[in-house]
Amino acid sequence: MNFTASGSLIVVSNRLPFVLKYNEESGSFERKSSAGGLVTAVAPVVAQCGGIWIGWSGLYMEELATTKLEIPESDPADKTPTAGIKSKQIVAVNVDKEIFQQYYNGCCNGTFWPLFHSMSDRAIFSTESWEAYVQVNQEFAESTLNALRKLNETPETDANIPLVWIHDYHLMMAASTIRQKAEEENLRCKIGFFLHIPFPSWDIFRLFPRDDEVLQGMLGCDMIGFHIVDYCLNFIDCCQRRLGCRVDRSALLVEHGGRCVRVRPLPIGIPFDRFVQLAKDAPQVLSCSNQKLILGVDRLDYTKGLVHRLRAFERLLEKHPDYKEKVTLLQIAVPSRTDVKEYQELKEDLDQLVGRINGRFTTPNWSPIRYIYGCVSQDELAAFYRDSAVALVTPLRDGMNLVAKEFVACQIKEPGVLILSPFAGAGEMMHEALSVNPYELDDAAEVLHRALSMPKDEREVRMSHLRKRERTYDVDYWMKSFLKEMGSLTVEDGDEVLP
Ligand code: GDG
Repeated sequence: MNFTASGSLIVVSNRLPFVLKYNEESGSFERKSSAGGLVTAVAPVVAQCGGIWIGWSGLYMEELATTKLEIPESDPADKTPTAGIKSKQIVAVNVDKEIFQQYYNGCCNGTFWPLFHSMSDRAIFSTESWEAYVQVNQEFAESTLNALRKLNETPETDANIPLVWIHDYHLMMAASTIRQKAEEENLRCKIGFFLHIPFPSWDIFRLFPRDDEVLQGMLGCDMIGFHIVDYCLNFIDCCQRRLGCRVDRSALLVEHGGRCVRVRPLPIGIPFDRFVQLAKDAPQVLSCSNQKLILGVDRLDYTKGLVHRLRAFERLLEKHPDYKEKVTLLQIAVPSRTDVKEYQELKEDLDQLVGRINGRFTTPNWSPIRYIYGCVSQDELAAFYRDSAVALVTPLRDGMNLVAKEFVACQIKEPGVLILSPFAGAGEMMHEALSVNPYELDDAAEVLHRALSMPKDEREVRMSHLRKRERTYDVDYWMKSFLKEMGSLTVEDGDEVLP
């Protein structure tokens, strides 16, 4: 089914949907694709409806003083989801380096990331970084208002009001500024927000000294989407307890400033068919046919539970020595936030742990852990997903987790088993996975044993249910659900829209 947004769509996210790389030879910028879930889902719709994407260019003001930024058109050979987006649809927000560091490494990743993942001990509170956060959010709001001003030159009809869609914890203060100024200037728009990470309980959220301002910032929206109902209820609870808002928990509504803000669970999906195709096309890349492969794929982040996972695997080898030379754990850890000390320390801990476990169990013909610190291509990733007997998706806390979904999409041969933490949003829906508390090492080792010894018919039944659900609730469904909630969905071939 083909669908677009009925009004102009303005997507606002921390980063643009592609990375800009300066080519010294040609003296111009080139696009480098980045294929996260958000880009895959939203870019085709922005392209189809002639929308606008606002985000940080990846360049600092200081760099732009010497190099003029001109957004390039896509390469004719580009097949990525952003290929259809023209340069005039891109608005780059440029920020001063010092301010951006305070905003991004400071407030976003030093405060909100750990706090929203309920790891408050890791959260740093600093007035300076909060002020930078507010300033950068205002710059994003100003760029959005400029885009709205241009759109307003052509009068919109009631059915055609511009739709602003703001993404994630980097931009929680933008909506209220956009709303206030748009009202002052009589600019019409609808504002939606989606949070890709968990929203914590009141007990945790209240630790942030400016918690009331964050809530007010978000309540500038007409609709706020989270992955699961629990995060919606946490948010509603915070609005009631901190701001004294009237709320309706069963209808998921918050009253604020004389308006009713809708709060909605909109679980993100994956481009299921694309992963199936990748799995069909990918050549065999693994050479351990006599061994079962256990797979872990994560950004190297403390929320993903990598240390716990390696220890659980070690426990399996201790308790079930029969698995020696019969199973291998392939862990891909994608470098992330490498300029932050905490992430550098985590990398060192993992390096040591992998070395210790391998040193302890390795035989002349086998090492228990293959550890890739780096990024593999999507083709290779699809082959790993397809050829693994078990996927270990055991975050300590995770908004959703797309790896769990991509694994089941790629399971087109011998069915494997998904082991999933209940602390990932995905754990709420993927009931046929084996659930494991990542903190309970003995239990995790036993669940791993159960997965490795599960009869084929049980694996088949579980995998077929998992795949069916992910195929139905894919990333297009997510995008449509959002547009439908905002009253901005146009279906082009007349198919049924949503149940
Ligand atoms: C945030 C939330 C939420 C990983 N390694 C490679 C690679 N990947 C791709 C995977 C997957 C993505 O990265 C990771 O997605 P996650 O959902 O696991 O995690 P976050 O980056 O933390 O994302 C999360 C998500 O937003 C969406 O709302 O689910 O909870 O934290 O797509 O395929 N891709 C390639 N090579 C790799 O080595 N090509």
